[in-house]
Amino acid sequence: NIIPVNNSFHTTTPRRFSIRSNSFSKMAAPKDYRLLCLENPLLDIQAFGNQELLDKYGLKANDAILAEEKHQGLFEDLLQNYDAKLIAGGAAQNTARGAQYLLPPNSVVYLGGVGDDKYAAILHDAVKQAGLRVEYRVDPKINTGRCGVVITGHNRSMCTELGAANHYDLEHLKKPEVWSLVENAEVYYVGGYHFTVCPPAIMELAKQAASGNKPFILSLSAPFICQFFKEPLDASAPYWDYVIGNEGEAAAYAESHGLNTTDVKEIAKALANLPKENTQRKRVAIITQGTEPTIVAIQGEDEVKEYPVHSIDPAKINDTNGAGDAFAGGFAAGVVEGKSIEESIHMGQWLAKLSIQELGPSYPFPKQAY
Ligand code: 26A
Repeated sequence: NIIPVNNSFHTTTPRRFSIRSNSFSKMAAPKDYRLLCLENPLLDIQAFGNQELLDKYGLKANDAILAEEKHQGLFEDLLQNYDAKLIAGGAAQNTARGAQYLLPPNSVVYLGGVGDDKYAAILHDAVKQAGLRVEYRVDPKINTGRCGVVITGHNRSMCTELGAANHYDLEHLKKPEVWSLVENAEVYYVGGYHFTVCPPAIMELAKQAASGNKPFILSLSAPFICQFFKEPLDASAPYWDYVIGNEGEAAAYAESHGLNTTDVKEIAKALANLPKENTQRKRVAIITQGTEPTIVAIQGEDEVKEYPVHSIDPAKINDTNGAGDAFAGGFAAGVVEGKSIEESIHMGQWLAKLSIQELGPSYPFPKQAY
């Protein structure tokens, strides 16, 4: 197990020391790996670009897509001509690193598929620094997935070649050493991008959550998931205890599901009130909107709440790649710790603010205390 070097509250508090009783408690220590995350580990090849580069590859300024034939040259182009940086990415892996940033050591484990190459080594370094445990399915014959990220202003265009991430499978999830982590976990977080890879693995986690009355958090991840992976997305919907998206994903969901509204609050309400498997928990739908307030709808409740984001001097923003993942990480950490929705949103916004000041989907080290 990896112990991250930092000065945060959690790591300076001995694990079995109870603050309330001011003594060593006889109660069991908090369990390890309470949060389990699943998705696609990727290496981000990120550069500051321009309209000409976007046009060359037919990319929109703010988008996330799967690479096609015409995008093949993008990665080399970014590296050769745009001084691209290699940064650990993969949306839910960013979220998992983020949640671990806020939680006590050994709180988060992440599953996904990688190759056995220099890119996987960079991912290993990043998760080690974050103190995140990973259980990768390693495919020695296939490259680790890559995501070309073109930053223009406050926009980011992402073009992903999934590589080994596309080969994650149920067999890996069901390996005894992995499945025991699944059973042990208390909260599950799945990045919706994984609907392009292994929906059966998502369903396994979803059912595991519902049967144990444990929270299952799903991120909508990108408009194209709502549009083109509607069937597996909808099959998982009854299991969502928390669904997180941004305004673009909300709009794509509404359009592809015939909701006949573009009002973000109405869309959040519709998401919150979809049929639900585990009726012991009310579903919560959370829609982020960049610098605009975060919207929260709760199943069965009329009022939709708004939470303003934490203000930041625009000069301090490095790039917004990974801001949404960081928000989800902070929020998930709040859910793990049993915090209120308001506090969990606050934790998400706090972490997003830290992340946008870093290059790519990263967090500052040494750690800042929440
Ligand atoms: C299947 N796709 C397209 C993807 C991704 C992805 N993560 C998983 N699957 N496309 C982009 N990303 C990641 O999103 C992060 C920013 O939110 C990028 O790797 C980037 O780190």
